[in-house]
Amino acid sequence: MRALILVDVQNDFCPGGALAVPDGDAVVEPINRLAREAPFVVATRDCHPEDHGSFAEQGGPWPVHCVDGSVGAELHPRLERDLVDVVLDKGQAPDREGYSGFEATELERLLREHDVDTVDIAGLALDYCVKATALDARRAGLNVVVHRGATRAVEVKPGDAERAVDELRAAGVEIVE
Ligand code: VGL
Ligand code: ZN
Repeated sequence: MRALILVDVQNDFCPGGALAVPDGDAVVEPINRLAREAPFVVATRDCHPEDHGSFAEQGGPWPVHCVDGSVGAELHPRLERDLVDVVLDKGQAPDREGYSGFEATELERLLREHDVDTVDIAGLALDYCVKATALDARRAGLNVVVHRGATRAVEVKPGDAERAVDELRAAGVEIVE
């Protein structure tokens, strides 16, 4: 079976959010279309404690974002929640990045339980959590398709999105628009 993994489609990664990805909310409509066709949909949420190690005040690279229980950590309001079968929170350990939806979560077990052999992936951000999740899915032995038009990148450095796509292709990930 095939599963759709929606990575971190959360308020803080959309315009107006604490770690806004340029044009981040543009992924919502294409994601709703993908979700309508998908037999099984998992949405991950970046969900950090207040003192997460990735925050600048702890010496990390990012502004405070997606704090557990905050509005910023909620899924985007236009994401059609009825289409999401399971929501998985990640990034809860204060001392670990938690970029990948497979890191310290039930995701791999859940996919195996549902006999998933192929995952479609979309969401935010292409050059961080989408990339890390897709690479871990490959490591778990899954076929992986990233829907590029339903992702946006942070691009801390210009070219990060293209480099992420190259890295994904090299790992055997199929990239489709
Ligand atoms: C993400 C930076 C920090 C992401 C999460 O969802 O791509 N990026 N935390
Ligand atoms: Zn984060």
